[in-house]
Amino acid sequence: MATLGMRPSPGCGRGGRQIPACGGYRGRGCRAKCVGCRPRHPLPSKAMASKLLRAVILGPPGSGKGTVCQRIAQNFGLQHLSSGHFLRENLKASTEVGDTAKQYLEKGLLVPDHVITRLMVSELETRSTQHWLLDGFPRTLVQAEALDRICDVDLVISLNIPFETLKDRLSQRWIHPSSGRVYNLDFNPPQVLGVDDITGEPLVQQEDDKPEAVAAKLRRYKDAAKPVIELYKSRGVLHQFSGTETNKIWPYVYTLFSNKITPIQSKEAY
Ligand code: G5P
Ligand code: MG
Repeated sequence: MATLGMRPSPGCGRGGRQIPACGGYRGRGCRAKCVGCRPRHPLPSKAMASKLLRAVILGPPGSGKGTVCQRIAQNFGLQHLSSGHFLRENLKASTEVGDTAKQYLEKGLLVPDHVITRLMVSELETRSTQHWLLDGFPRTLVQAEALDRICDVDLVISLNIPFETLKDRLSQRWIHPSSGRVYNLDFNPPQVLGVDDITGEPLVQQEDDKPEAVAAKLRRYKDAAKPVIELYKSRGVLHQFSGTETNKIWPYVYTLFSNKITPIQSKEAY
């Protein structure tokens, strides 16, 4: 089906799949570069356009991306897709991606663009019919451009949190490794110290929450994120939130999403 020697985009899913990673029902349809989508997915009707939401959350390490995403997922039924979580799963399973990523994760460095992009595109491909919310991807302009080739992003949230707040938070963070559930000993402690509320399994502190790794991550975030923020600002989809407390930011995020997608429960919850 590809024309002019071009191939369908990797996230398109036209190679035997019914629907591309962008859902095939996006407001502006699939990107023009995705030749695989064009014949089967012409511009959608307005009703269909509202079907699948593609959202991104940006913010430095510890800014509360994971916490906010958990709440959005719970309230709106979006799939929460965390790049850090996928990387750690690959690390644990000793996949090729995991082995490549290991040295970067341990040092708080960004994993190379081609590695993370391939991983995320393949994860998005398996969720082509669901609303999703990306946490931690894209983190560089190259990654944002790769995402752009798959779909149009409808909504981007950027969290601006002061540096000292971030350092304090991360040193208190505990994770349930298999689900990615996040706790904080001050803010949202587990019911039993060191134990996941849902499964009863032990919680761990991540290697990259150690102070040296945190400082390095914060420096690198700023440099890499600037052009990504500019890109989404120029598209008119960026919403920035500043503050030191997730609970104060959350009602605004909730309202923003309510304007785009119907909540799955009648009352706001977290
Ligand atoms: P991750 O896993 O994406 P980071 O470094 O971007 O990691 P992180 O650390 O997961 O981000 P977060 O998700 O923004 O932070 O924040 P969080 O976990 O929700 O909250 C932090 C802590 O604060 C928690 O304990 C939470 O309970 C608490 N908290 C939240 N709100 C409040 C509040 O109001 N008050 C208080 N007191 N506490 C609060 O990426 C990991 C690594 O993977 C690689 C990189 O190496 C990265 O370092 N990677 C990529 N590399 C290249 N490109 C990409 N796209 C990559 N994605 C990941
Ligand atoms: Mg996170």
